[in-house]
Amino acid sequence: MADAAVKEKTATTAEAEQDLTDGFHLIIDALKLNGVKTIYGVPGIPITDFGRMAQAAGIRVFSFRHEQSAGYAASIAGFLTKKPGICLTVSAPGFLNGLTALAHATTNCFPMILISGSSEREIVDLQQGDYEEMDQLAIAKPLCKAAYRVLHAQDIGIGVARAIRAAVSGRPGGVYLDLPAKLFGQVIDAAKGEKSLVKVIDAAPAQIPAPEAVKRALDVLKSAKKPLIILGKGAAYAQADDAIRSFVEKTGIPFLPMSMAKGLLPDTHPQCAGAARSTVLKESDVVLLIGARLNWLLSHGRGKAWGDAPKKFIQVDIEPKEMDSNVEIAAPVVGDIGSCVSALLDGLGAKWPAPPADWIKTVTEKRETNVAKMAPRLQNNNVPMDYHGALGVLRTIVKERPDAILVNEGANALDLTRGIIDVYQPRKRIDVGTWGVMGIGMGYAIAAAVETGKPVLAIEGDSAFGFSGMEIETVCRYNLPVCVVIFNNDGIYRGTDVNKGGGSDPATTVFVKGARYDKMIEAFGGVGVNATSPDELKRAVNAAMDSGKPTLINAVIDPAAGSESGRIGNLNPQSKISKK
Ligand SMILES: Cc1ncc(C[n+]2csc(CCOP(=O)(O)OP(=O)(O)O)c2C)c(N)n1
Ligand SMILES: [Mg+2]
Repeated sequence: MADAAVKEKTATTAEAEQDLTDGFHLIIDALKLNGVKTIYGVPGIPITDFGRMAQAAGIRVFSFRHEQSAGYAASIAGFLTKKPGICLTVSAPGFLNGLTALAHATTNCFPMILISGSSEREIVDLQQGDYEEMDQLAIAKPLCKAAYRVLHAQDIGIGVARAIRAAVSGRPGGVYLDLPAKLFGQVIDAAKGEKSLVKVIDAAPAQIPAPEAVKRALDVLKSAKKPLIILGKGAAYAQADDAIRSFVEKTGIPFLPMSMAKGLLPDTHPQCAGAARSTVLKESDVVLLIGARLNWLLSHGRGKAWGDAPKKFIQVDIEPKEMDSNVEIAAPVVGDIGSCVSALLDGLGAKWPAPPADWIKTVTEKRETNVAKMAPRLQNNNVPMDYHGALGVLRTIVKERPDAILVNEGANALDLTRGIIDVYQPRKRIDVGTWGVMGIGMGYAIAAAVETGKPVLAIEGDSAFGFSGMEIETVCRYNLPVCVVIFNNDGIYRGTDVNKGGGSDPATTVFVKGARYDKMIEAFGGVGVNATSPDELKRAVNAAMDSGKPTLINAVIDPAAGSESGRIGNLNPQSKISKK
């Protein structure tokens, strides 16, 4: 071919290409149009190039070592930002690995979208044995709020928009978006493609509570002799921090924060009843729940923990079905937390009566007694460390660095940290959530560092850490300011259990004695420290928080220090026969 002809042909091809777009680019454009800045995932067929292109287009794409951690990262990104966190997985096994996190997001009411590549529909539906064959849409459906599949490039805009709106509107949750391999390469006219994109306007519309509902709630609250406010993680999610604080302070009512609502008002606030939990649950007569559900974490609102005295519940929640789920709700207030609390605040007026003084006195005295009882235990310098000695120093570090995000999982390592470490700012404590699930640790730590730019302190049981431990390579690779403290007590709950069958197998709950988790991070260029005393622990954590370098501290805890299942040993079924 003559030179000119070659040139002309190249020009025509380039021109034609300029006028075309494809599935890859439309998905990226749709996500960017809707403000998506981060994706958490694991590459592979059919989404490897998609990840590369998204990165090239300016989205931060975090590659994990396992999809479950990427999914947990996306779920907590949703909680922290009120925008859906995005997890990206390959077909069948990658999808299934991500699915636990999607279900977790739904259970915890975190907005998240699991985007998964999938294999060829024609082959999957005829069950002809495609590469990574699975009917992913059908499997995802019961575990999430909504599930969609996009088959045509021109529908990508609508598909992404629906996924976003479903994830964040009403009660937030997990959404599945199925993108078959063929879709990525589908080519359409660029102008048509651009027109097909949808920017989601007002993705989570305010849901204003009915004025009668607000009045009813305030009437019930006013009638209380022993009122209590319980703040749940829904209240933390709402980012209505000022309104919630004003409401609590204007009413003067003692408040009890659920685990991830700690810090909405500081745990050291004079109205905080965290250290008098059992007293306020038993003795209160009117309980106002704000973004907290009466599930197992609150003993379903009945039984021994709640005492015999009659109680009235007021519940603020965006989901009408939540009302009366466990006990009668005397005053349901349905709407988004921000709108509901603002309406309640307006309704208080100028002359809201303070709660009866004897109730405040009861709560304050109980709280002070419990805090005083705990204080000396937190100052012990025992070697090997117990949980209290180790947590005593970590508690001070968190007090000095209130903007750091605390990630926490384990059994004793969870329950004792929750009880001992005060939190001072909203959304600074993220943990195992509604399921009490192990494995959120490194995914949460990574997303918390990425989404907030703040330093992260992860306090992990040695078992809990193991579920996502390989992600410390991810922490090092992205050079994130994450300090992981492993409470290493040689096992699950305790490292002292013995195999009752004899023989050489270890007991089911114990791990390698004296394991050195700190060595793991050194393999990836991070800082590893073995800390055997509270002083060493304090020095190592402070150095990590000052430097911002990825750090893993193996905190050696007395293997006999913990108790079975931490604070929830009562949930274990008992055999009447084997106990002789
Ligand atoms: C996904 C999942 N698997 C298993 C469990 C059961 N479980 C509850 S706590 C726990 C580990 C507790 O040990 P560790 O993290 O070392 O904390 P410790 O009590 O020893 O401080 C396990 C395995 C769970 N909650 N979630
Ligand atoms: Mg342990």
